[in-house]
Amino acid sequence: MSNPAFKGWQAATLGLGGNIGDPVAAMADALRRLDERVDCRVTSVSRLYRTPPWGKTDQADFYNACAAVETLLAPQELLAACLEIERTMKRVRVERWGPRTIDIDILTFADWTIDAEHLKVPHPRMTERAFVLMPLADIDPLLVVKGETVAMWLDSADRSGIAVANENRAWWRG
Ligand code: A4P
Ligand code: MG
Repeated sequence: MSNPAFKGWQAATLGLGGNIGDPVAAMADALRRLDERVDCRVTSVSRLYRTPPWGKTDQADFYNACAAVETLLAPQELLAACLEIERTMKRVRVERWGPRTIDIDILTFADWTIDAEHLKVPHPRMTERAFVLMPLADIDPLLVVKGETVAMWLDSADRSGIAVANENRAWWRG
């Protein structure tokens, strides 16, 4: 364990998204890979959403979802595991906020605030993005992020154009 203060299973939330190739298959595969690890279990997954692109808008719609995990990994190790899965899915990183096969963000890690060069938790832009907040509210609307609940943040977010693509929260199980 890289963090000496760190003990036992911790709850974290992840945001997943993608808009090229078969993003739904890639997200499902990513969640199964995490769940297969002995040091990580997926405890809850949101419905699947189809969302208009945020930031760089001249690109295809995204699919987005969130997951709750429990993990023995330290935050940096969880990030490394997610980046390794992204690499395996052959994500093409061309431009910021541009098209991607899969992007996995750590949204929250226990109630920790992390401000490291390569890891910011809570994810800095999550509280303004309905494509994160809607799926996260499926999992835990009362989760407190930056002093407010997910439900409160969602109230003030712009949900226009976001649609549920799959109601079945077992969509990721192969
Ligand atoms: N990094 C820092 N903090 C974190 C964190 N909490 N979780 C670092 C994950 N990574 C974190 O990421 C660059 C680096 O961020 C990582 O290597 C890690 O060290 P990246 O994924 O290559 O960069 P990016 O994703 O292109 O930029 P950014 O700003 O992270 O983009 P976002 O915020 O992930 O947004 N529209 C819709 N509808 N749906 C989407 O899913 N996604 C994006 C990307 C834009 N528009 C979208 C969507
Ligand atoms: Mg990212």
